[in-house]
Amino acid sequence: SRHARIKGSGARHLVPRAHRISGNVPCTTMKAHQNVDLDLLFHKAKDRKFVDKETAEKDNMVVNCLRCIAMDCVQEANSGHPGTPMALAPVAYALWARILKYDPIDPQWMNRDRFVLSCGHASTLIYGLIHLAGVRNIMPEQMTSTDELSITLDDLKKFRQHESRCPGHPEYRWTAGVETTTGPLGQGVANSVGMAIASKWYAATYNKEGFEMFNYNVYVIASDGDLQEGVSHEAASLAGHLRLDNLVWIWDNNQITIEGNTAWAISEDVATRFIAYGWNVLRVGDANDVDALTRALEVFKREKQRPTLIVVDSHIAWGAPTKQDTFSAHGAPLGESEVSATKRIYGWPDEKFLVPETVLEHFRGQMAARGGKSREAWKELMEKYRAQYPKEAAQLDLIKAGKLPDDWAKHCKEFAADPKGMATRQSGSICLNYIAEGVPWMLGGSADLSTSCLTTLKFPGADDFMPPMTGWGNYSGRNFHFGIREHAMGSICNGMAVSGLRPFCSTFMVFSDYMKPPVRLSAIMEIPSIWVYTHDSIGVGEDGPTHQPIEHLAMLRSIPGLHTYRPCDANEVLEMYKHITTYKHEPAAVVLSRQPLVTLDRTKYGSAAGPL
Ligand SMILES: Cc1ncc(C[n+]2csc(CCOP(=O)(O)OP(=O)(O)O)c2C)c(N)n1
Repeated sequence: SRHARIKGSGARHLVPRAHRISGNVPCTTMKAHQNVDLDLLFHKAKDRKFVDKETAEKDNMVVNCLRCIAMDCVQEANSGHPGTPMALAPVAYALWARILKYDPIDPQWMNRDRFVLSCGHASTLIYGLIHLAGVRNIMPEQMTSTDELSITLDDLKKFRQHESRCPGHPEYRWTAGVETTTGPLGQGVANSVGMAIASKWYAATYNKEGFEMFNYNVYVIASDGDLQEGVSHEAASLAGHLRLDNLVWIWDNNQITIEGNTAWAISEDVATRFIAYGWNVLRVGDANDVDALTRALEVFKREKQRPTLIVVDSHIAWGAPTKQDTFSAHGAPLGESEVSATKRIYGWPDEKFLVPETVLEHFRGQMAARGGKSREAWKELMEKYRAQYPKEAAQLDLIKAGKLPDDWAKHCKEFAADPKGMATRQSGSICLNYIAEGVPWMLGGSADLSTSCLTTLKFPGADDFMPPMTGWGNYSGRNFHFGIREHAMGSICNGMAVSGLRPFCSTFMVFSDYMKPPVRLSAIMEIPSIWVYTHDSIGVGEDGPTHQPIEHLAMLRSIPGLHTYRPCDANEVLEMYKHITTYKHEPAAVVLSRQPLVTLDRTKYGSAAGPL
């Protein structure tokens, strides 16, 4: 079985079930286990927060409420994915109620922990969480929170309807509390690597002695599909390499996908694969064990130097009498009678969209209380920080507001007319450096082609982004080495963009194909990622047809919301970069040549800014 296979991997991080303490073990049971060190067990128990029966019942009520919301939403919409939210409700509850540092009153707080539901089809789970937590709506332009709820009970009833706050898959900039758009499997997990990078970058750049302004973690729920997608392999490999210990992926190991059992399509030992990536791997053998999940998440928080994968064994549509563990529970309503029967099994009244006051109190009493306290403390610290580090505090204000420094374009210089000219990748390099020097949070890199695409930032202080212990750079570096992982590079940049940074990344234009999903998503999410594609067109003749981007320009131009630029000379490159730097919600594709292009004499021709 899969269980035996993972245990048999020889991974020392995996704790077999029998060796774990679960629940409140009565003394008599402890004595029965003669092979257990009772003293050790006793001392461990000292640190445990024993949950009283009343609290356990309330925990269970919140979990069941989340499950019933999922069933009701899908039943009401007559479409959707009920099974996974039902199974993962306890996982989400453990995370949101007990661990996540998040104040629902201010979903824009810069040091909040990030939560990503990478399997976006399970969207009713995050909608239920946002509703129960009382996450406030935000004004998208002002980026300030309002008094109204992000998701009301009425919104839940309109799941999957046109203009609903609860669309089929969670959408960034549409529903407050959704940190990134998910649905195309693999994107959310890869975005989360960009978010974890951003957390490290903020900490390394802005934390000062006595001022730990940034230390947020990134929590992700990932499905089998997420971990099968190639982009997650690229992203996990890089996350391990970069030692992003602030990142945890919780893998819903339910062994079910759309066509049936995962055994039909995959047989590798996923846990061992992640150990090879340099991750710490933990296991929780029962998705309903809220205490074990909490402990695993606590272990993650103590981990230094490695990202964490928590393998959670779950049962899709848990509790549904005829649908549990079946792939039919993945993507179709359970049916009225199955929903009623499941509610009876949960001990829940057969009422639609029932959210008892106790559930709200119990959930908010934990998450909002903890998050509110953290945010208040952070606000106070920020005021002291502002007094001592006004320049840095002002930069953080700009980042939060999506604005630029007043003098961001001060390094820009026009190019003199030149009949010999230069390749636009060369002028692009100069202009990118002009701009990035003026915008300290503009950063990026290449999929191993920075020496050809010429996107390295060269001004003083623009170091390499590397774990400090390598001695090759640090986490405040602004040059990224994504390796030959174009797809993940794009998704990681999107994760950095939703974190307030201004990322760019580069490769040959012909390989823009490898990045289509994140480029498209940057347009859907309305985030200002910058995609630099050099070696445009048949100018790369000698490399042959594999390297000639022929249909690629049309592909880029066909993406709604993506602004594609193909400047004709150095001054158009400059004007283009100045223009796209002001974007707040538009991604841009920058198409540049390998071969020299004449720098036009602007006294004879129109202004380079003319077409903009
Ligand atoms: C890139 C991509 N390919 C295909 C799909 C269609 N799809 C949605 S869910 C799913 C697989 C479901 O299996 P799993 O990821 O294990 O989710 P679960 O059944 O546990 O909810 C697929 C193939 C998708 N959303 N994204």
